[in-house]
Amino acid sequence: MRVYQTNEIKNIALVGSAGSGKTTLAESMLYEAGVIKRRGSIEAKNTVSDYFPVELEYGYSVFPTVLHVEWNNKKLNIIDCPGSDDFVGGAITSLNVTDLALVTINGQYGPEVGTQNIFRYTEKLKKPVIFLVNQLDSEKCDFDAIVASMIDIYGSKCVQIQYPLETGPNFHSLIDVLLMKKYTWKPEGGAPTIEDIPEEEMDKAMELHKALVEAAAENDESLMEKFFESETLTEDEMREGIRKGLVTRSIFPLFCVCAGKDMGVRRLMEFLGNVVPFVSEMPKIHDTRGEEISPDSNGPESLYFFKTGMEPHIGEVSYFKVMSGHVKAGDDLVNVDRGSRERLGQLFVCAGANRIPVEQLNAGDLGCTVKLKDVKTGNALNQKDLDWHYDFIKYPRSKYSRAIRAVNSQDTEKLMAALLKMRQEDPTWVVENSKELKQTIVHGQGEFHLRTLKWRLENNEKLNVVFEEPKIPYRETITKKAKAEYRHKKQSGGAGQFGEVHLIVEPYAEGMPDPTSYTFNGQEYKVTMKGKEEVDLEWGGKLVFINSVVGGAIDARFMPAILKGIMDCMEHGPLTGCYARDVRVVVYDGKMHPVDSNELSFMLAARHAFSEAFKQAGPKILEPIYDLEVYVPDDYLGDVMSDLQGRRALIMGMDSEAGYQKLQARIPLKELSSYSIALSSITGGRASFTTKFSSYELVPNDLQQKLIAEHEAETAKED
Ligand SMILES: Nc1nc2c(ncn2[C@@H]2O[C@H](COP(=O)(O)OP(=O)(O)O)[C@@H](O)[C@H]2O)c(=O)[nH]1
Ligand SMILES: [Mg+2]
Repeated sequence: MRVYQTNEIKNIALVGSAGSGKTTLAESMLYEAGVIKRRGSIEAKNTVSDYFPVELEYGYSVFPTVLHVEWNNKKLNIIDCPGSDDFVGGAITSLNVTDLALVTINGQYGPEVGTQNIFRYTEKLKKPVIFLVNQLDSEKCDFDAIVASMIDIYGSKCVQIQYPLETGPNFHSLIDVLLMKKYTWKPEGGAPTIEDIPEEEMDKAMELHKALVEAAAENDESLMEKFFESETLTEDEMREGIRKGLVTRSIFPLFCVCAGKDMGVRRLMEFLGNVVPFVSEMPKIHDTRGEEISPDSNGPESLYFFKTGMEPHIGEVSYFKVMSGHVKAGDDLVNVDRGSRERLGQLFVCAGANRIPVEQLNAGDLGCTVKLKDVKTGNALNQKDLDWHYDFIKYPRSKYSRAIRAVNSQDTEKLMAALLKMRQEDPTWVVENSKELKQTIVHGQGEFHLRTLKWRLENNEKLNVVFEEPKIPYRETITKKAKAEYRHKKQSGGAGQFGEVHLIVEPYAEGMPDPTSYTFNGQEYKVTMKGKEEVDLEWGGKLVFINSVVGGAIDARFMPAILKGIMDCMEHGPLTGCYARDVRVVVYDGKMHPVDSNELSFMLAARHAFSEAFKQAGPKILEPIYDLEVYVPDDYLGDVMSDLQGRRALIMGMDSEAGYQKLQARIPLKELSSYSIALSSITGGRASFTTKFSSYELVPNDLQQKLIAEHEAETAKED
């Protein structure tokens, strides 16, 4: 395998909505470059890129797959990314280590919610974008409508390089307005016949050509001058202009292919080879301290690991990008994120499941290795004494959660170890052992994401697991003030126990003034602020504790014990046993015994008094409410809205974006739990959503009664 120099390497991410044809395109690219002799297909389960058993079983990409081809003496590293929102983590990682996003668009649908989701990431990461309309041979393809909506969404930056002469099953030729040629394919695709543009297409082709020349010229002053003088540019000048426009994201060229029939792929690769910026032409990346890292193969050696995982038939494989320097087998490096040392074994370049040994990889290149001791996704391996860290990958919040349990309880430990390992492969997993809910909860990106987790646990780890509905972290609080007192007294042989506490509770709200007096049954209770403690509760909300005991009724030294007794109750609310929050308590009186009073007595007295007062203070159950944003194609808006109304959601607003609607709502967590599945089934997987915790709100009365009854039934069972 040849060793490529930094200025011969281009890194390209294949991204776009699920089903738009990325994996099929990758297959055609490998075929065109001579890496494979036959093109596989999704249907025949024999593509290079989808090679994990779980991908073959479900028929969609789950992991990003690293491939490479040589084209005109250059090396194109291609990462075929999963398209589904559920596996967006892999796409984000890949965008971070590549210099161009090739965004595929399904010719049947045009730009989809998934297209725009991934486009937003390219925007955040400032990556150049080329759009590629695929499936031009599909009956449903309306190319003019696709171009119109692309321009509607992405503006005049989206510049056509090609257009098809006909779409649908007869698709077999394109007009290319950069080269001003007509490309025609035989039914088996592959090498095109290249001819002059026919007379009847000349006007349209010329108009698009001019628009392209102008767009290319805009990115360079000398090109602009030349353009004003002669109204045209040479091919090389256009390429130069487009390359500059790509880097600054002022041009998004639009290409056409039919990946399934291998039409247009060779021309696309030519463009990628000639025009896409090299690693060395891209803006520099920075380490965590903001230091610029140059992709210099003579610089210090530093590798960034963007993907690690167990692979079929081989075990753990670790994929990296050479951020700086060059790497050889046998190099001794330090894992700066984990502090461990590693000696690199054999190095490979990647072609899906196949690995080809290579002697050396230079800055900018992508490769993989096996048998590292302790390297996880996101880690960096550096030469000794170099402390460059990278944390440029920001993953989205999780939006689908399930409680997970080993069917056989003896497997619990093994399950936890397996979950930890999976999280280290895919950082979009969050595994939470909830003490409060007494459940292990996995938070992921969607139902598919969790389904593949289960598949892998069952098939790779031989672990039988079940998913269950996660319990909801309800809270309790009070809605009015109340007063109670309790005397704890015990006389048993030797030393006795004595403590008496009188207290008032009331709902607490952030920013309310300190109390001065309370009135119960016409009697006034003046507050003397002797001490105040604001406890920020671990589970959210506050407890404010005021000592207003005068005349030495209770020694100040017993106050911590009283607070502890109250906190015990806050941890197990009297209605359903869940955490309580937002309560102010004023201890205003009590009694001591000169000999028998101790901390335990006051703690118990406070616990009883507080619990009693809480029950009289209009206790209520609160539930977590989330802000929800749904991106939904126009045609499904009505169905999505009515489904949301059935989920007790409050629609807060709606924005019309090109081709889809952005709905904002507030929704109880309980109703959100199955939302990923529901939305996907309503819209055929063409919508997406994000969520964020907002606040705790009172549950409706009927739900409160139901929760209390459930809790009572459960405690009766335990007793
Ligand atoms: N008609 C047609 N179907 C295609 C084309 N490219 C891909 N497909 C089909 O579209 C489906 C999704 O393709 P796939 O490559 O898995 O898409 P990905 O999710 O973007 O990787 C598969 O059934 C492919 O066979 C094409 O150019 N024309
Ligand atoms: Mg795919």
